[in-house]
Amino acid sequence: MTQSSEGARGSKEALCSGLRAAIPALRLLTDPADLEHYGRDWTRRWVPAPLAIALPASTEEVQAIARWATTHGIALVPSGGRTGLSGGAVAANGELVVSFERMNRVLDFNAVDRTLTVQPGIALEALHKAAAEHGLIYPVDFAARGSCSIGGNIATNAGGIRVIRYGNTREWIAGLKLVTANGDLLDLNRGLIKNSSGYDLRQLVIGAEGTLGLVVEATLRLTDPPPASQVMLFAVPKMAALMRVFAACRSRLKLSAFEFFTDRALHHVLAHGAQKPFEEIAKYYVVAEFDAADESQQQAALEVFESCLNDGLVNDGVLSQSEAQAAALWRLREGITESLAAHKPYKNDISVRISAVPDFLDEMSALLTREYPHFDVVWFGHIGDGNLHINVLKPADVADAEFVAQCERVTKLLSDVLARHGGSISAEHGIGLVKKAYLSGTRSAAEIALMRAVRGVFDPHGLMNPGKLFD
Ligand code: 2HG
Ligand code: ZN
Repeated sequence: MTQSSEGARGSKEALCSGLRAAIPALRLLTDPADLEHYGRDWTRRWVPAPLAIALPASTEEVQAIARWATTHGIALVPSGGRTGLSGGAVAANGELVVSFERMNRVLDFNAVDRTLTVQPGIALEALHKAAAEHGLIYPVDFAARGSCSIGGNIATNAGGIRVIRYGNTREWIAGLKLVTANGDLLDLNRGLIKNSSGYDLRQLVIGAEGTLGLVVEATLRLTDPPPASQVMLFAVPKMAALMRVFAACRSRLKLSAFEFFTDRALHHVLAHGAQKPFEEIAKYYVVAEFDAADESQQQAALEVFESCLNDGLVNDGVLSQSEAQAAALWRLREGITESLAAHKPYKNDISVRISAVPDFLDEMSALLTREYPHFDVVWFGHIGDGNLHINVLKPADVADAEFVAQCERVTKLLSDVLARHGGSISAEHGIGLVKKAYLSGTRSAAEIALMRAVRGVFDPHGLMNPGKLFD
């Protein structure tokens, strides 16, 4: 061991014992296996190297951590389920990870306000169950529901599969409690429906990726469960038909989801154990979920299918007849991310306005075909919201760094195309570490300067998830 690494270890140990002395009840992990586990998210691109992992059990402990961090100039990385795909929860530079794993309780249900107040570490699925116990729903939903936490959902303004009906996370947050870098506790919006009293700091915090402070409590709006639904899968022969199928569905059905994926996505999800939906393989597939409480709505769905068939927009289709069949159809879409994980995918998560999707798709597909002639490129996503996911799979014989460099070059070109179509380089996964180089394609220089200034006001010493979103 060199003298300098001994010195670094010594100072790490001194810092940790200082933290233990400052907050004696705080649970602190320093084992190498824990540092690795808590120091990364699903991106797997950075080598985790946090100082330690703090697992506070109360708001007071979080405030004490923030005060200690400010006194000692130690950066903090908030950590939930670490299912993020943009490196927002990565700790690779000696930061103190603040894991909300122990702050995962439901604190209150208010039947009159129809709100649930929770701690940030609660998993999305646990939240769904808690709402269901009161006959209500929290409608934001997506495949990582079992592992992701509401704190992470708030940090990225998570979207998911039902945005088309319910909107993103920010629509459902009635109030937030935030611990700032200096340890203050802010009670933002207090669950109010109407509050015309100046800047809405709650909304500023949603989507801020942990750069403005640590969310320690959230009050969530709940709503009535939707009527019974059915799921339809269509095989779509050409890209130009996708948005026409969407228009046909939207004109007759009450959609709660409209998702798509390509033949390449189907290939991987089938290889991962899903059931083949049709004999013939099509180029594109659409999964539509719609209200089907009575026969007239089911009849409308069949009529949509028939008219799309007659117009050559679809060449096959299946309508779920049971919950199990609906789940099997959903699995074809929701199982994609997991089925690709072993191929170390490079991910884009982009959006344009719905009206811009057809023209954007033409330009994007020409770009990807030209720039990735030898890579397996898998598209899928929430096309009914204008949000596409592109996963480029790493060939086994290409080195990690070389692969990422190639994908980054193409992402720059993609970001230029997005800028021309008025789109965003991140629809719902956040900027994190992965996309900060492309932020200027989505936000103007004046906007970024304002964001930088806002961040400086909340966090003058640059200790709140530094390096994420922008430097
Ligand atoms: C989804 O829509 C998630 O399934 C993950 O946002 C997307 O893996 C991805 O690129
Ligand atoms: Zn998504």
